[in-house]
Amino acid sequence: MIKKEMIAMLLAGGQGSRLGVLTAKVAKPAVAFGGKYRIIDFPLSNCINSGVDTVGVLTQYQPLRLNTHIGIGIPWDLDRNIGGVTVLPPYEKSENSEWYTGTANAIYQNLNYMESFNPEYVLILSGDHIYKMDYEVMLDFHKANNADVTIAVMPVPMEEASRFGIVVTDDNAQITEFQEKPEHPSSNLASMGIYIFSWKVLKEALVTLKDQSNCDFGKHVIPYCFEQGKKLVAYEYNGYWKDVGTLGSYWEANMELIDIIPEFNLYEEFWKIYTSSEIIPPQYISSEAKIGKSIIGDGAEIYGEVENSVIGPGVFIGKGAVVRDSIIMKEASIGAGCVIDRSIIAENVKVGENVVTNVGEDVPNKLKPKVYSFGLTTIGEDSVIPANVKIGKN
Ligand code: ADQ
Ligand code: ADP
Repeated sequence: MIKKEMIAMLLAGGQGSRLGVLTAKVAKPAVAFGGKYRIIDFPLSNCINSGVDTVGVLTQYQPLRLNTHIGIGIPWDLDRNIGGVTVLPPYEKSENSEWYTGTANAIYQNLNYMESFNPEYVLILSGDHIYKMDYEVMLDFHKANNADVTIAVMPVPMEEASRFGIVVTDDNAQITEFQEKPEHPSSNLASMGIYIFSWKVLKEALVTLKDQSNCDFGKHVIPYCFEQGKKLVAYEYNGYWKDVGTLGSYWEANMELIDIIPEFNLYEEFWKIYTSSEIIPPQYISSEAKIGKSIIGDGAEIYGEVENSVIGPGVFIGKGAVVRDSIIMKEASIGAGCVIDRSIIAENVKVGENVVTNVGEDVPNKLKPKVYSFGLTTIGEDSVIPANVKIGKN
């Protein structure tokens, strides 16, 4: 019988509505990131770098691009006869079939998949986080603490705490309190939505809660385990981690890649981030181009000026155009004479000549006045912007 000590279940089915037009046509985990990658590359690479070679990816919303990207898992070395990566969309079961109505419901509907590996532990991951983490170290922590559930946690700014699950721990890292997105958080130690469950504990919780509507880890499974007196411990992580679920955090995480000393380094040899990319020619920089502090993807052709920006593969930037503090995704083209400022331009957008973006007053963001205190302009995939228009902030 097949036996895997720990398998991973990667939740990639949420709509990602807070990313607005960026997720109108693709699932959040498939959104481009960092001039080369898609968001899901980070947890998938973490898996293989941590020795986790069996990963179920739960998809639902707009899965086409995600499925194409994952394929049979070759870039992540996850094409295996036993295990490897398996895309798990909701499917018709003998007696009933339903969409995944929540994160835990999605996992519950794949009990058979998990069972087939006879695991000791199940790692639950989100498809929308940018970070590098060795899940094996987390597993060692889980075992050393004799835990039933281990939740990866990290401190976040107090004013942001209410958008996370919040934990309170004792001196031995045991969780004494858990609140999902509390209005008045009692600590700033946030759950990263990354859990290791001892399999029996997970299975029992999912089966007991199977009729819970919209069954969710943060809202139902974790509180249930807590009530049952299970041992929940917090594994404190202190590297770079970003939930890129909002336009602001997505923009920021891209910009952090081009910091002079990036907090998150894509160039580390010992923890590579793998991706599936097309075979395209190298980038071309013309003699009139001017580029500073930017990431430029393969196949990009630059005739204008690029400053502090992340430029994806196959992007065209015309003569005299200025692109500043922006993210331009794969195969978008920016016409001559444009001024693209603090904007996110999605894949395959065609911007005509002399278009100006991010026009108008800044709307200060009360949550994070220092870091992200202005409006962004976001243009959704495949849009065509006629010449000479001015586009405001949103
Ligand atoms: P949220 O960030 O709100 O909170 P959630 O919306 O539950 O996370 O989504 C988690 C992951 O599951 C995402 O990758 C999403 O795409 C996926 N997903 C959502 N619904 C799904 C469905 N029906 N089927 C398949 N996949 C689905 C969680 C925790 C918090 C914690 C934060 C950290 O609940 O406690 O603080 O993550 O980011
Ligand atoms: P956002 O990051 O913008 O909040 P999420 O991806 O987290 O978007 O999904 C938003 C919420 O919608 C989540 O609570 C998730 O559980 C729920 N959800 C996503 N897709 C579905 C679906 N198909 N059916 C029911 N609930 C869903």
